[in-house]
Amino acid sequence: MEYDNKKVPHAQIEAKWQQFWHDSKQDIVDIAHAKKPYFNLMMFPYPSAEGLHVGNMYAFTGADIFGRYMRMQGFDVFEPIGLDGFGIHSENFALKIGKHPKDHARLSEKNFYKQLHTIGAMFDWSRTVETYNPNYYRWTQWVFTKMFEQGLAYRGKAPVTWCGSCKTVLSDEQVVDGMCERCGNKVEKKLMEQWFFRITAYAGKLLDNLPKLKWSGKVKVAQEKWIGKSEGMLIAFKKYQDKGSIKVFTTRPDTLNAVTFLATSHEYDEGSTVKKGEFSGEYAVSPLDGRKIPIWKTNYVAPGYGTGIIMGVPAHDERDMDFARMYKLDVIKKDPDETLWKKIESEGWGEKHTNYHLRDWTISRQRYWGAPIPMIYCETCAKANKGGHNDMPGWWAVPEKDLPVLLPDIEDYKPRDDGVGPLAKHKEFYETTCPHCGAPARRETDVCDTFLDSSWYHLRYPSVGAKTAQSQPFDPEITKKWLPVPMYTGGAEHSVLHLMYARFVAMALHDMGHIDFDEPYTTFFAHGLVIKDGAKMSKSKGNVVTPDAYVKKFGADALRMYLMFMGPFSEGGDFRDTGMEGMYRFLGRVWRLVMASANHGLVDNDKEIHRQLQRAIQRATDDLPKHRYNTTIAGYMEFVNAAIDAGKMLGTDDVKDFIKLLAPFAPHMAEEVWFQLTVHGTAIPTDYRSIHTQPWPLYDKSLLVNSSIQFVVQVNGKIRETISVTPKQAIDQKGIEALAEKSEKMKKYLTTRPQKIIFISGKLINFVV
Ligand code: ANZ
Ligand code: ZN
Repeated sequence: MEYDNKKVPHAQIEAKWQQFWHDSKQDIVDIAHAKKPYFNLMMFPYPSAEGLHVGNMYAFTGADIFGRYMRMQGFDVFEPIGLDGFGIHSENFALKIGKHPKDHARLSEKNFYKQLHTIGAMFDWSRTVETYNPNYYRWTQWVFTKMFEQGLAYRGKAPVTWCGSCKTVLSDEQVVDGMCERCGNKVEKKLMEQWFFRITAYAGKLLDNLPKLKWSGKVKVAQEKWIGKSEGMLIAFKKYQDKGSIKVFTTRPDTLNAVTFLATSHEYDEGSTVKKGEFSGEYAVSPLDGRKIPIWKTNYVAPGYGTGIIMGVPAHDERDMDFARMYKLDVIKKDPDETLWKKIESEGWGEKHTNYHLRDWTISRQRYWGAPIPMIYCETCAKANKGGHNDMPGWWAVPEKDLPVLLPDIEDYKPRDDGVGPLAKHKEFYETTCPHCGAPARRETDVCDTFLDSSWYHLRYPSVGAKTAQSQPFDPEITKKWLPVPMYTGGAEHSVLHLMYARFVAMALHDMGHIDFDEPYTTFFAHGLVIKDGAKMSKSKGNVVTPDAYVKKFGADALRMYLMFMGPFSEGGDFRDTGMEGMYRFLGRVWRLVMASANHGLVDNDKEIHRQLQRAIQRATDDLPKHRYNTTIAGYMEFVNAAIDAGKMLGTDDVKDFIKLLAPFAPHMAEEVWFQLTVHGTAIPTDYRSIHTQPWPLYDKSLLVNSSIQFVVQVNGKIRETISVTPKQAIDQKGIEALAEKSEKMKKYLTTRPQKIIFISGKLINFVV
């Protein structure tokens, strides 16, 4: 290929190298034999119909740079990709455009993968995972059955959150400020029978493990808040009229002396600002002083929290005060008494108790596009009080040999208003026989929440394609070798959704003995958001920029670099066309600089440029692994500008090192330059060693210690001299003044005492005379 050396021939080199990487299986890691396995995972994307926007590319690029860097550090990096295409999000879109979700999925998968190819990430395309693939959801269903066997999946009637627009229940985590996370509709409460996962059984562990995780701080804080540990006491109040007692949960046992009523939960209304209630006709007795205490029914006590009954202390609790005022209940003004904690315990009135605000995970969806819940209900067994779990007569998990329960191909897949899913209209689906007694039985017709699909996918990835993949969800040997995930990159918006569920599922599988770790992601790095015109880039804001046109016009490398240069990767940045053009021009300069050397034959390193390069290497080696990509790139820019200003050709060895620094960011261009430097001729030899498998360059420390700064000396704002100083000297004003005064050139300017001296530390001194 002959290139125009003035401009980066990005379209040509992208096509050429993507093809080569694919053909040479460069990014396919040897899962079984890898010596230094490193699982570089980025959050499972759910493709929106419009395909990827620049915000999605941002996340993938940042994660890919890290993966490429680790590979150059000698790791066998596994960087998988796939898609989470089941679920309400995908289904809603299919409904909107009037397509069958299955057909829509097929199409969007194709587009999505095509788009993903353009950014030149080192994805292992031989091991993709799609959640709607029966080979995958078979094992999602397996996870469900395991949960059931352990008593961690149960059916229960509970007030659940219902989205009238999506026509399904949602989990607490999927409700944001009272709105459905998926469609933005206002949600309502309904009392319904649903499947739940007992995530609350792990509330303590989910909290206690947090300190040992290397996760972005804000995500840990969000999880901690969501779990909501609350330490208090359970206190028993004897009933006044009859035997028995009533237990309340309180965080303020020290206010027991000021209790004036008990309140039970009645027509609980989370959003209501008006407290309502009625007297139950019953009384309890205060264990402390034998006072008679009325029991009220109120709408402000949550049925699912604590014991669902509270002790009302108007003097110290605003909510209770509101209620007491409204119904003219007594108020006792007594100071809290800290010793009561001890007294309650020693007198046997109550005991210490810890509560969590975390609720169980509502897992069933009354929708079509998901993995059918693999459960069967048998009336005959129910009557005989038999079932797969003691607490649930009649219910059996589908045996492993019968998985997957295939999602049938139906035409009436639209969600219904009557609280049951579309599958409930299909006899041929739900009619089955009991796996236990063989009697006619009925399949569950709800499907799994899509967050179940993404709660364990990291376990599947390395095992895809293994001999055991047909018979096991994940290969035990492979899993031992590759997991837990040492680096996970994704959005902080999933702090209490996906990240919490994935942790819970790992804990449960660990306790069942399926895996030997209980945290799936050792490190989690939360990236920032791409802002466009002042708002987060998203479809709903209508400010989406698709990457395709930018890739075409400026090249994938320029887009990758620009995205990473917009701001710290942890913070995100403002996407601007002018910035994009600037990066394009920068890469053009780099191209001309390095190609000049590449085309020249062997060139010796220039001493000063070589020294500057050591600084750039040092900076990149410090900053890149910390995801500080913007400062890494800034270091490259300084180096390139210095080299161009010096007007010299880069030495051949320096070009090689610099190109290695650039490789994770601009993989195509770096590969082409490397090729030009290391290969004679235009054909890629069979034994070609890609730049992406070269070791990351080391820097020469000795050259950094002695590094000098060209300190500018001005007189009345005009440069009259530059003096070479050490970094330490450069920040010392008195020392610089002395050096400047000693300079031969400066003598004629400093004949009189300067009126003023302006000193810019590390850079410049200006004598005003
Ligand atoms: C007496 C009291 C006095 C309380 C006082 C608070 C302040 P957290 O931190 O959220 O756990 N409570 C208990 N169960 C409740 C329920 N199901 N619905 C609504 N409120 C409930 O708060 C626990 C406190 O919230 C408990 O302590 C109880 O009121 C109330 F000066 O008991 B407290
Ligand atoms: Zn049966």
